[in-house]
Amino acid sequence: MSSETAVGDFGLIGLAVMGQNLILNAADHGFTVVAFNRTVSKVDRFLENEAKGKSIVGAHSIKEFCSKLKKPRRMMMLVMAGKPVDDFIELLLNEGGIEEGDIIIDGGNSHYPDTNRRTQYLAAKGIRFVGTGVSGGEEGARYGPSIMPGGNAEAWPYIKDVLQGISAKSDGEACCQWVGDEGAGHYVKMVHNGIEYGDMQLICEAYDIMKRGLGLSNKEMGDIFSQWNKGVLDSFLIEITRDILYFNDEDGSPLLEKIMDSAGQKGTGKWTAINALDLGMPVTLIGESVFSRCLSSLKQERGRASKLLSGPTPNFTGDKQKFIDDLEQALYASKIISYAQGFMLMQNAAKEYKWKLNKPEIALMWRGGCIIRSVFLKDITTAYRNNPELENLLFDDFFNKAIHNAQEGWRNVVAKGALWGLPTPCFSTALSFYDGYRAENLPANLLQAQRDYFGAHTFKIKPEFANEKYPEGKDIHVNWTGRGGNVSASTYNA
Ligand code: 2AM
Repeated sequence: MSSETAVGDFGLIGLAVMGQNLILNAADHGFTVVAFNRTVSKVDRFLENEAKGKSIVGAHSIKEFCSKLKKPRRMMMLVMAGKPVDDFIELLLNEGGIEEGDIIIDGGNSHYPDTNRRTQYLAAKGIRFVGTGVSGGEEGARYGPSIMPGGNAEAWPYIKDVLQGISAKSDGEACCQWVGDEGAGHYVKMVHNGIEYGDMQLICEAYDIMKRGLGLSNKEMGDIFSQWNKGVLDSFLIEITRDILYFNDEDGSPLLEKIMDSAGQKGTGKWTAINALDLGMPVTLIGESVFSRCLSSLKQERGRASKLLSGPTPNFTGDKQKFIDDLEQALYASKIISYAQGFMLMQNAAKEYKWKLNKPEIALMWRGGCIIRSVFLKDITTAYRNNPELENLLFDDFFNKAIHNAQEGWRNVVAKGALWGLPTPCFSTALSFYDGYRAENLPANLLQAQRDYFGAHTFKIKPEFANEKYPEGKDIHVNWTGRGGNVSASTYNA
């Protein structure tokens, strides 16, 4: 193919909503984009409509797609996660004629182990593979999403201009930075989605307390969210919640109250929770947010349970505004815990998978463009920029102060929720985590004793009680009943 036909700076496969919008975004930033889709008729339809008059050219085969790209080719796929990604990789290798040094970016919602595998597989062929999270929905894709790329680091200098060009900006900084090796980009996107699950559930709990606990109208609640959006909670999700609460159906009543209270999910929150269990990290808030969706989806069964299982009726007395302020603090404190847990998970994953994750950059990427974008993430960026080795977000001065200030209101809300019979799974688990994390002594001594009693699983002695009988650091088994043997089980941790 002659070099005249290789006009494309960037190629994109997959003309669904995200793909089309990213192409338009890249064209707006001065790149000539080559578009391809499995169902080729969509290419022509796109060229005749949205892409008309822009620096976008179509391809009707994978071969044409590759031939129209300048070398090293920079190609992005936005197709359904799973087998379609592998299929396109094989097509590019076998029919497209891609060459050593070319770059394939998977911008879909792939699970990070797949991205690990693909990075290695393609590196062996001299092809640089990148898996990137893209967040921000349709609007984000069109005008600036948060982009979280990871994979073969050799690719980064070649794709930085395009990805940072089309990404969101926060205070002039691109919400797109190199995340780390192999599946690190998709991993961070997965955790982002898990945190998004948590943020959404926390807002839902606040709404439930205001509605059923305080008896507020949707307009009143909209006003409160509007107010909150000017303070520490200022964020995209608080903003859209305000709009949803204000939104009336044609009959003048709030549409929200007509929507079935049964939540769906696509799996990224669940992946985060499963990974947290695998790594043994107490990411309790995301876990509860996934389970809350599961519980909500038992709609029919809950209907029957509501007739059989009784509980208290909320009866609010006292200063309403004060309680609403407490609620704001409960939301804020729980959110701090959720992000602290999310960063604990990423920190541990980096160790486990031997990735070099850049925490300040991750917070920066989430500051703009994505669903969890917020003012709060600026404070997290600052915390990690001040100290990239920060052991825990709660050890940062700013967040340490914030959580102490919020504590009284937060405890009041959790207590009232329990007394009123209103579920607050995420507010409560956040508080339990906080109280557990700050406890020098937990009742796990009893747990270890129980394990040793029934299963000879052994325990270790506290150093201050070590002696000849109970040596420090040794696995000790005690014959608790005088009947069992003295043989201990071999120790291992799941
Ligand atoms: P399509 O338009 O031909 O269906 C989002 O669904 C994107 O992924 C679309 O571009 C879609 O192509 C593509 N896609 C879905 N399943 C696919 C598959 N099995 N093989 C290739 N592309 C697929």
